[in-house]
Amino acid sequence: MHQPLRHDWRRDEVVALFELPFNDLMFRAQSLHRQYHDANAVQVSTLLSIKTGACPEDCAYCPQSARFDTGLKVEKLMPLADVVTRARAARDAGASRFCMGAAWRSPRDKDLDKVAAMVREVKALGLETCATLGMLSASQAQTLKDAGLDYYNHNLDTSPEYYGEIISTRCYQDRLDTLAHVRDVGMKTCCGGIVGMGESRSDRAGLLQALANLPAHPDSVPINRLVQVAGTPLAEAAELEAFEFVRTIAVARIMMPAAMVRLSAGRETMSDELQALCFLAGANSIFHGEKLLTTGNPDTEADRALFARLGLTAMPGDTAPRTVHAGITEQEIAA
Ligand code: SAM
Ligand code: DTB
Ligand code: SF4
Repeated sequence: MHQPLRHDWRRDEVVALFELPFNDLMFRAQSLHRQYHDANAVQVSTLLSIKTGACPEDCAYCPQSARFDTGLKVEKLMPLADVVTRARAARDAGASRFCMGAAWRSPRDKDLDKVAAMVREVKALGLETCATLGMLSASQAQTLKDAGLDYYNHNLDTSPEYYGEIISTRCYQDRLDTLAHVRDVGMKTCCGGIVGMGESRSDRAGLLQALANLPAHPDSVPINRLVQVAGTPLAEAAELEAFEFVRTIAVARIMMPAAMVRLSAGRETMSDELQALCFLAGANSIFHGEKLLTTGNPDTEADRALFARLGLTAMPGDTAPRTVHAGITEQEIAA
């Protein structure tokens, strides 16, 4: 029988999980992981930047902000046919989920209609769909839901206290409001953050605390390790110690046991052994394909070889309604 999902985590409890002996932490995370998920299946997603660069926001990690000179080539919203071609190629290369990202603060309605058309076509290919387009109003969330979008990605990025060090052009509450609009229309939330931005362990705990204490756990939790991009204020940030990254994944898995935990940005500089530890800690999704949005990702052949070496299989996409986690509704888990 599953324990009820908790939404009342205190910071000291989360920090205590981080402080467990590594083997104890891994055992707890892996034990819970097996109650909710197939321990040898990893979901394979592909990202596509459908509108690149020239973003008015000042997120200190981001190569797409217009405020930093990162040498990025700015690109307008991609034509529908090109998106469909890329989605079909991703599916043929083994992806079951396709995530479209746009460097917007928030979409204009006329652009949102174009994205809605993309969602319809990508879904028709049999792919699970996700989009990340910035802040949404309630009616924009409804437009995406009506188009059949499965998940909306909008990250909290870091703890409430550290947030102001990273972004000044929108506040934490703006992010919470967008997430509420997404939940209210019945779409699944994909919400996580970035570690390795110079934050403390308490901030990493604070990010996970904020995520788990949302009115509903995110259905999907991307954990990104900062990709240090030249020209951004965080270009010289010290790389997060590898075991601390694994601990972050494990604590996310323990606090949000039913969620998909996605090993997201930062894999290009991770060894196979580190990635294997992340899977053991409860990560069960990766981004596959030579690029994330604008930065690099491991070679597709390297991923294939890693899956073979670890005996991992690719999991199908999840297009079930939002309250269902591995066949169990939150209500059933709580009962
Ligand atoms: N503009 C929209 C927004 O910010 O909501 C959507 C696109 S934005 C690039 C999506 C997410 O990518 C960000 O929330 C951030 O967590 C992640 N990201 C961006 N740059 C990154 C980097 N250098 N390293 C790791 N993650 C990054
Ligand atoms: C998320 O949390 N990570 C992905 C996805 N959501 C959109 C994006 C990572 C972007 C890394 C930097 C880049 O490639 O531009
Ligand atoms: Fe813009 Fe999103 Fe990058 Fe922030 S993370 S600068 S909002 S593209």
